[in-house]
Amino acid sequence: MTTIDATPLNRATAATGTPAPPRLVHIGLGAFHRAHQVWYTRHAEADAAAPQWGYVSFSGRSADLALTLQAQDGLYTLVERGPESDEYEVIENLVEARPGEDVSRLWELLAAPTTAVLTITVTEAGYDLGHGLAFDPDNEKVAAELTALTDAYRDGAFDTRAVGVPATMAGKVVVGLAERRRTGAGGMAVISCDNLSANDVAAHNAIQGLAAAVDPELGAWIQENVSFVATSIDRITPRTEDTLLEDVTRDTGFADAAPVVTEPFRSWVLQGEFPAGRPEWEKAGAQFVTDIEPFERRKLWLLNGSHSLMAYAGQLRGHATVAEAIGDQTCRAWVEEFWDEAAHHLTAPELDVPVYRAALLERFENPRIRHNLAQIAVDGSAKQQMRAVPVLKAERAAGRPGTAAARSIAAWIAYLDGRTEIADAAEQRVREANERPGTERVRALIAVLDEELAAEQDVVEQVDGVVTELA
Ligand code: CS2
Repeated sequence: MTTIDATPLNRATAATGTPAPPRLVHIGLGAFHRAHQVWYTRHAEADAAAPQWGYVSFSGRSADLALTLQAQDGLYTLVERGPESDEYEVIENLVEARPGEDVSRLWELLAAPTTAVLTITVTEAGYDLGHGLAFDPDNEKVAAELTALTDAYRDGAFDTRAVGVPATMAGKVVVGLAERRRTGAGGMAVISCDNLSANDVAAHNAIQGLAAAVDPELGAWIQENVSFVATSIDRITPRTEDTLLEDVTRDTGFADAAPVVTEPFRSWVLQGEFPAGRPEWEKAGAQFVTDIEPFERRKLWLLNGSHSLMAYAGQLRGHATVAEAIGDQTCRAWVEEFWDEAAHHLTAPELDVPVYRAALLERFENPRIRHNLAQIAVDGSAKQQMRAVPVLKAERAAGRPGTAAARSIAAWIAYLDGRTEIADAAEQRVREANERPGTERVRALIAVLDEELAAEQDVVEQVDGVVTELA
């Protein structure tokens, strides 16, 4: 609850300077975006009093957060929650918060030569891709989008009024990029900030693939002019709980209706081109590298991989948060064992895996970050494909059984057992597999993650055995 004399938060009350010009666009306005990309942009400004890089960010399904932030002129308090204390900062580089349906503003911005970068956080499932991250015209959503877009495409351009609001992220971006081509605004960069391996390929295939299916010339223009940047992004940002609003009001005097709590740690590694320029994110600690793959794997396998393991095994053992799970000696041993297996394949010296692991333990142990395992457990089918599966496959290729990676897959399967509510973007597939009896259920669920593994009888037996132990 807000105290009566708290000051509303906006650009007048917080006495911020002139808002930065809008040059960055984001799809997927949420807590992580505000704790990560907007934070980096804020801290990259050479002159804090005259910021140059404003973000216009569009929400996903719900418009609520955008409307709340609009009332605050885009301002929000970022609470950096360390193991002992909090640090507060009002972030001012979000200059417009927009509901996702406001596609006319999105398209206007993507068509503007001043817009240099589009960042995206729509979750692993938001790219609607097929196996191997391929553009999948047979996917129902993609097929419907393709028909809708093709119907509204005439003489090399979209009739934007006829398009309506595209149902997919890729659909929205394709129309915007077609507008950019039409206005001659030149190239720009697109950065997927989702936890996918090869997220540049994912964004490229979803967006360029759809554009080329509408019109090969539009596809060719995107290929030539739009760069897809690969990134590894990291900052643990749990969902905002109501008590945070009270903390912020008490400690800052501002009634902020949309604060964000995050850990002090952050990391951003990027690889790619920026044809229309970019903020100097390196000033805020971002690393620009020429080969991102090792960094991407280190983060996905060690951090996200152990997160998913704890999400399922930890909840089965009665825990609700990451800090609780890592404090349980059994879970911790499983995490360490999973890290040992992953580490066999993370050998580049610059990765410094022992230091990274030690830091991860400290981050997970932070008792003041309430990171719910139930939140991490969502969308397990897409997540485990990129977390436990590659480690298991790499271990098997090296002639080892991959016991800990198989345990993580088994934990997901044991967690799903008997569940009627399945929080997964591939809900139907998971449900169908989950309704099979006995070992067939195990095999079918492994097949949702990876057909090749499901065809290996020893893997099915190995996982099945652990499912029984965990249940
Ligand atoms: C988590 C991530 O929910 C999840 O799947 O593993 O959101 C994780 O907290 C972030 O990637 C940390 O950077």
